[in-house]
Amino acid sequence: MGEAAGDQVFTADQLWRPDGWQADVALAVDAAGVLREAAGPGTRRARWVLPGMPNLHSHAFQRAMAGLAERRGTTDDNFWSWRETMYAFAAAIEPEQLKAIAAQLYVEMLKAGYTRVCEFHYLHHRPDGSPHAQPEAMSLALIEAAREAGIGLTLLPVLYISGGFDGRALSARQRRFGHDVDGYLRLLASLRRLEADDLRVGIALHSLRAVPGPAMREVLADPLAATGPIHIHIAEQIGEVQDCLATRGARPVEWLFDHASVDARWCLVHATHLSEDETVRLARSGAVAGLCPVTEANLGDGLFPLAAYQDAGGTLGIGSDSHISVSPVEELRWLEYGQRLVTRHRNVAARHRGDSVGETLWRAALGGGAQAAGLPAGALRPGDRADLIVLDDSSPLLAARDRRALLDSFLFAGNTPLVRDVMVGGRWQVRDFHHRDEDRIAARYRQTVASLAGAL
Ligand code: NGQ
Ligand code: ZN
Repeated sequence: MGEAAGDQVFTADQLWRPDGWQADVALAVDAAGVLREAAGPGTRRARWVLPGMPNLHSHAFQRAMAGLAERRGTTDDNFWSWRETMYAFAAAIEPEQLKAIAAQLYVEMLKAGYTRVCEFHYLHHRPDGSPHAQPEAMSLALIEAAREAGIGLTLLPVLYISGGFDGRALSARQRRFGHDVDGYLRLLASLRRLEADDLRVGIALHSLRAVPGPAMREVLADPLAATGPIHIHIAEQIGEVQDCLATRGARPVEWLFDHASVDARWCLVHATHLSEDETVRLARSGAVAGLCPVTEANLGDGLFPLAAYQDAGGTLGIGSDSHISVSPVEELRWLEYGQRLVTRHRNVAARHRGDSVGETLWRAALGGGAQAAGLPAGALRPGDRADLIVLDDSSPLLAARDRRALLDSFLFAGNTPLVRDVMVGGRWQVRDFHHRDEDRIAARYRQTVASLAGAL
């Protein structure tokens, strides 16, 4: 479980909270991993301390195929041809493989500065679509992996019913994703019973393509849907916007707002293609726009209207989704750089004179990420979970940086990792750039990936 901080106290020379920096803050962590008021200064000091980042969107199994879909195929490659490659790979994954891949991924997430992950989980059944002897086996594999690595988990079992907007049946490769509403609610109920300090269970609708309107209404009306976050893939591809218009007479975000009470419990993943009206509606609802800029670039999705959304007061968070890259730094860089490239301006995410892009984006993604994970926003105050990262103050990249420039240097300068130590729920999971169990987890991962090599 990692080295227990117990009631130990350590002192941050500089602690960044969403409302600004504070100097010389003594942090005491109790046995439950919650921050308490410290009586005196700690024995250990850390120079730069920040709240850890929630990763609001993950399909863990896809980590093992990163780099295997970058060669030109026979067609004009796009999102849908990538999806065929992904499906072929998914077909080989059973609970043991999922656990090995997810544990490796979660170690990488921790080392990159993520302290929580929302797992949008739809590989529910055996590859042929039949249930495992223990129907929740794949979900349990993810829970075990998160505990092995020591990352907080918000598990989002996914409802997946149809293969397209026209209501067609699931294809052979999609069959293992599927549930009817009753089966889905049974899974949800059994996972809810496992909730704990390090585990929240929310709801996910795969997409409007995969969930017909009546099934969505039925699930949302169930008492099990009265609490916890609700995630959905919403408008990643122009093709799905067109199909939604053709079959439901409205664009995806528009349709969702007209048919569900979308509020702060919701996270709309890949809210990429928005009209001006949808942008404002989403912003005003308090729901989170779940942005995965690196995967969205990798898959050729399109660009989110960041500035208009921020100006309308919208909430956002980041996810590493397909895990082609696992780094909050790279996600936030891409979020900003995409905007710079299309607008030919700089510092787009900083909407007011004097604002820092780094601080604006880290603050926004912390708040939105926590909301999407079903947690209060981590601000490293007494009563908050001790989920934090310590940056490498000896790195040349941070030399002579004061607090005004720290987050911008962290997010935009160089490519050497700057996250040195990571604490989750009061335990040091990463110390001096090393995760406490990284060798064993990586060795098992290597074996697993080798055994999957024939899947593509
Ligand atoms: C997924 N991934 O569920 O893994 C999806 C692809 C789909 C992203 N959208 C499958 N990035 O959307 O049908
Ligand atoms: Zn996704």
